[in-house]
Amino acid sequence: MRLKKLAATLKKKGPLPYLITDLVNIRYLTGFTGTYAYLVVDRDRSYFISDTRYEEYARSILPKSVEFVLQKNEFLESLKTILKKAGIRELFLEEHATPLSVYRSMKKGLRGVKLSPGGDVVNEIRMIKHPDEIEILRQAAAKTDACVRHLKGIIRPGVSEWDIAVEIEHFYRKNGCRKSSFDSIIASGPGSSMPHYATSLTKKIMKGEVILIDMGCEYSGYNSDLTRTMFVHSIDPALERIYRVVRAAQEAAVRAVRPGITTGELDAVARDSITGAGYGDRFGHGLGHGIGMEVHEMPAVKKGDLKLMKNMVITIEPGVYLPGIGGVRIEDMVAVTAAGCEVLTKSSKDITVIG
Ligand SMILES: [Mn+2]
Repeated sequence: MRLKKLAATLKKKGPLPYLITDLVNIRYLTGFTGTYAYLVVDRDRSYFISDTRYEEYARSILPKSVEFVLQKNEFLESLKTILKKAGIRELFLEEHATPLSVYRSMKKGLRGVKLSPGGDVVNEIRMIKHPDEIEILRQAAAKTDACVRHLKGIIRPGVSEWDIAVEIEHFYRKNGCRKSSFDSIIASGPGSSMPHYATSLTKKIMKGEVILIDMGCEYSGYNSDLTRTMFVHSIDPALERIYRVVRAAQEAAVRAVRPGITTGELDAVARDSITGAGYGDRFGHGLGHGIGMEVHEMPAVKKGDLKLMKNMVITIEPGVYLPGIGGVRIEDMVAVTAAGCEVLTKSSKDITVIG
């Protein structure tokens, strides 16, 4: 059980008692999928605070070592009761997930309790996936590959970007996913030069345009993320050139993934390849990111010293963007293995002309 493992890990070195405020981390530790909860993790006993909306459900899933504390009024009152009962004089806080408002009210209301920064320990633990988690991510990636195949039969001149976004949402939900991981990016023509383009409700796809699709699903609590760039009817030579550049850089980075390489070294593999082709200033964003219970989680795959480890799952997504003309990005999800990586997304990266 993850909560026990966390407490055991923290017992040796780390912030205990630890107030977990990040709902994703609470889900990771307890399985709770509701929208309101706090968790105080302590050495031998933990405390789970929520309100009547989730009482029956939470009680049904929490292990014996976790006490359910019903919040009747203010969160602070429930927290006070716990701290008093457990004799807690110092409480560690999750640094990325403690709102200033919560911190201030604790500071004011919890006299005699020291509030200390507790880092982001659970997020760090979450970087290394259990084989069961990798299996779910593999399935989430497969759902997205199936969606890409489905879309190839739908994309044609005259179809709007929005039609495609709706089709993706429909496909995912029909195929056992709770929803899309994020608003799908469907960028056709010049819009594709903006890495985080907002899909248009009205823009229709036209002959000769490039179409960049960035999408993912939430399946069984885990996310997929994939980008493919395709061509409609015919190919602009400038875009065909950058497609080859991006593909070569993306594949070189995928080949370089292995335990021990730093995120900065991996980022440089793709960046140097793109720079060598003359487009270095047109690749502005980082190479990728960790993915799991959140679409974007640790580690950030960009300039930095963090070493990749076996069972991390990351995206590799270089892009080249030419303002006014269009852009190309290719993104896969990969799981770091003992010797290299397993590419979880399997959609073809060959130049694809449709419609
Ligand atoms: Mn991504």
